[in-house]
Amino acid sequence: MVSGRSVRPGGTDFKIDRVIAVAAVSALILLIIIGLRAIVDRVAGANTPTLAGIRLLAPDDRLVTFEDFEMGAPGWTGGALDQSTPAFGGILGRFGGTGGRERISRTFEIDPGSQFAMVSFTLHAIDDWGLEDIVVYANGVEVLRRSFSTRPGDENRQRTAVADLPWIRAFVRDAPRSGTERGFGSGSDAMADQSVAVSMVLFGPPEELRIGFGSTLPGDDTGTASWAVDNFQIITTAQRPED
Ligand SMILES: [Ca+2]
Ligand SMILES: [Ca+2]
Repeated sequence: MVSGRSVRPGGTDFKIDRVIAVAAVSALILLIIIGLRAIVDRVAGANTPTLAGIRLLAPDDRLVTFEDFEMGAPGWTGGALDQSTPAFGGILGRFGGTGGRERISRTFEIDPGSQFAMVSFTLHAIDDWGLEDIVVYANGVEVLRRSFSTRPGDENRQRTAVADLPWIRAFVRDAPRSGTERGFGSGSDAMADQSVAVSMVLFGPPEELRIGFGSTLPGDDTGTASWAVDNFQIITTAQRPED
């Protein structure tokens, strides 16, 4: 006889004995626990603010704005809109030099109960940059600058500088296709286009938060080099974001 089974004489139906029944129930309980754990982990992950990748809104998050500039760029002081190149799509830009000062900005209303504002966007450095900067401001204070160049030998000389202030943290990483030729001027390595994704967390944001941009490119002209902003998003939250 097969261990664990009793067979009725002359019959084909089996009576599962208690050992197998207990094992089956135990396996079922284990599967339920694993399933519940996976759901709990997923919910916990969605609730944990993070600076990496796409963020799902947690219950205490508030989406203040998301702008992809495909329909326009309303509300931006000094703003411009470019939709001329399919590889870039709609972008807030293009801009030239601003003497390193804030020239493009928009002010957002922030819920007074918000403890953190996560501000994220893409910066495009288009065509021939020679290690000039794009500068980012929060309420007129410089919080971040990043230099760009695709000229041969310049790659390792590019720099990101985050202001040493207690109320900001920021991270910059290359966006997809950065360093390739995507549009506007072309024909040399120097004319390749770069894109970085910027994520900033502002601690204790003011109720009126102005985010601004400028550049140290020489002159207003956008023919040789220019820059633009895209995928601009602000989420406020009561939970401290993780790195
Ligand atoms: Ca866009
Ligand atoms: Ca280009």
